[in-house]
Amino acid sequence: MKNKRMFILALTAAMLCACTTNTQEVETMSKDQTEPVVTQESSELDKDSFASGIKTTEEESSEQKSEKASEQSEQTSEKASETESETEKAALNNEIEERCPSAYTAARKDVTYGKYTHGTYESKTCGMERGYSILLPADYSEDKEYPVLYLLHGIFGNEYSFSNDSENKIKEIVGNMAADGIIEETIVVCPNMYAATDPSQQPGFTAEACLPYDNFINDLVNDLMPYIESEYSVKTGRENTYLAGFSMGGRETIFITLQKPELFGYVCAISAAPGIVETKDKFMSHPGQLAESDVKFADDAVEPNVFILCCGTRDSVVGTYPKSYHELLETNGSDHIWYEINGADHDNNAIRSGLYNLFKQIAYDKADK
Ligand code: FER
Repeated sequence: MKNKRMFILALTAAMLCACTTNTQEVETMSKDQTEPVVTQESSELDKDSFASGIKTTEEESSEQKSEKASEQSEQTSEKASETESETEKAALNNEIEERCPSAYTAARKDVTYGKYTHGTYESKTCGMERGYSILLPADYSEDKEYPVLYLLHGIFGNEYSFSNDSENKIKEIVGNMAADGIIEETIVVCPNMYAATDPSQQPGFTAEACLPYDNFINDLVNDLMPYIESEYSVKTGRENTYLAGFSMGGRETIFITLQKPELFGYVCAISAAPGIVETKDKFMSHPGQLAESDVKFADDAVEPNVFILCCGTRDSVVGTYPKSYHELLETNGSDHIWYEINGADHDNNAIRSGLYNLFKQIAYDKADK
């Protein structure tokens, strides 16, 4: 963990330098702010946007595109002199990359990607049959065993939120990184995170309507995980069990990880929503799942090998709440990696980045062992 701490320090220093040259960012992250802020008002409640990220017709500004184009042309000329194995090795470092490289989001002709299917399991927690989507590797075989990523959607979402949105590029990122030998072939399970016991209950911006999200920890641990582990050919144990989530799913990812760190070795909370601690934002008053002093791992807890928190610098839905979780973890002495995705909103840029960096850190950490 020492190396990681140094890495976080270096990253923080680099980001502080970057902030001084970006007035917009200085405004959003003013040191005078005591409460996390949300920067923009969202005009209408577009429930789909919450579940799997705001759909921006142009996901990157033209400024970012031209920046990226010049970066890419530099990279192309660099790559021309590299062998293929050198390119692969280059990914095996522990540096965070703000954007998921296009080499991993692009569908390749020579790679066959996994497919999502849908299934159900008996949830004793909820007293009903519940659905999940599962992304199995293209050549999934009972003769092999695979690590599993549980991936949690945003508010108003369900088990189809990720599988119905081709722009998150989950299939491509997992498939390409496995094809390059960076990660093992990995199963992705997308549950329905609304663990209500009353089938007529609906999510919404009230404390009561959010309770089923906080109940998901019980459904996940007691019902879904045992079901997946009995039904599919998976490697079990924290080294092979990953957890990630976006927004409301990011909030529950942090909550679940702090409560059950023995179950998840590799974790990423993307653009985590408010409500872990008591607060009030433009949507609602949150009673808080934990006291601020409890936003940490218990003293005797086994901590995740990798615990990432990230968020776009232009997130118009959760603003600086993710940063406030990073600050609480830091104050309370719990190791994690925090980074910001310059220019990203509450959108797929953040989702792609978080998942890519999670897999990259998994690869680096496992190569170490
Ligand atoms: C809130 C702000 C954002 C909140 C939830 C969200 C429950 C979640 C957003 C998302 O999942 O996209 O105050 O309260």
